[in-house]
Amino acid sequence: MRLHFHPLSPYSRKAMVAVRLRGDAVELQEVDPFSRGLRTAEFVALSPYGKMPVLETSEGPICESTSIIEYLEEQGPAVMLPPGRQRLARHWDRLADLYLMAPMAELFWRRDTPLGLKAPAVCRKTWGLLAQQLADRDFVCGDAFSLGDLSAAIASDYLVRLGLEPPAPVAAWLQRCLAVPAMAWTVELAEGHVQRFLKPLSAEFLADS
Ligand SMILES: N[C@@H](CCC(=O)N[C@@H](CS)C(=O)NCC(=O)O)C(=O)O
Repeated sequence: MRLHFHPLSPYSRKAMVAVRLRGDAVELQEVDPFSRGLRTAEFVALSPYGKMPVLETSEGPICESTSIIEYLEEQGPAVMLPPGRQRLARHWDRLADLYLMAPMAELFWRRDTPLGLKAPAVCRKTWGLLAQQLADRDFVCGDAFSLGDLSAAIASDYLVRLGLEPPAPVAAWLQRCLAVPAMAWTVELAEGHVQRFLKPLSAEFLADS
């Protein structure tokens, strides 16, 4: 199997963390989104919307970060979807993709749009729900890192670097997530690109949002 990814891409990081945690035999193929690497005929044949990540498998290419993880989990073992907690893990993956990752991307690349202006409030609401979820546990699904934490942790890592301040339980959970070796690995791989592209939000922007 071959995973097409870029280290800065948060959705790529979801797939990379899962691959590393699961120990799958997957070759990593870096794509260069800044020189039209996502627009080549070869790439679009794998990923019809021209987005990463995409996983090449013996059954054909699979796009969408969560679908990639679900495909790998189907092959076993269950690592990212803890038995008995699959619905909860998927629910938090969806919430985080919609209400942390998407607004984070808006803040990262286009902050002065109507969606960007609303993004901090959306993220704070999701962090509030996450703080409640974490009231009696270390991770979203219990005492181990899972798909339920993955998207939220990657988005929160970027949001904190952009200048948003999570509630204390979320800040403590984020440190636990970042200490998971597979997460720490992707933070390290992303670092040079983060330094180059991430522009912290101004105090004025944060105060108004
Ligand atoms: N829902 C998709 C989102 C994938 C996505 O938006 N990837 C971004 C990078 S993080 C991308 O490839 N953007 C390039 C583009 O939209 O042109 C997933 O979960 O994989």
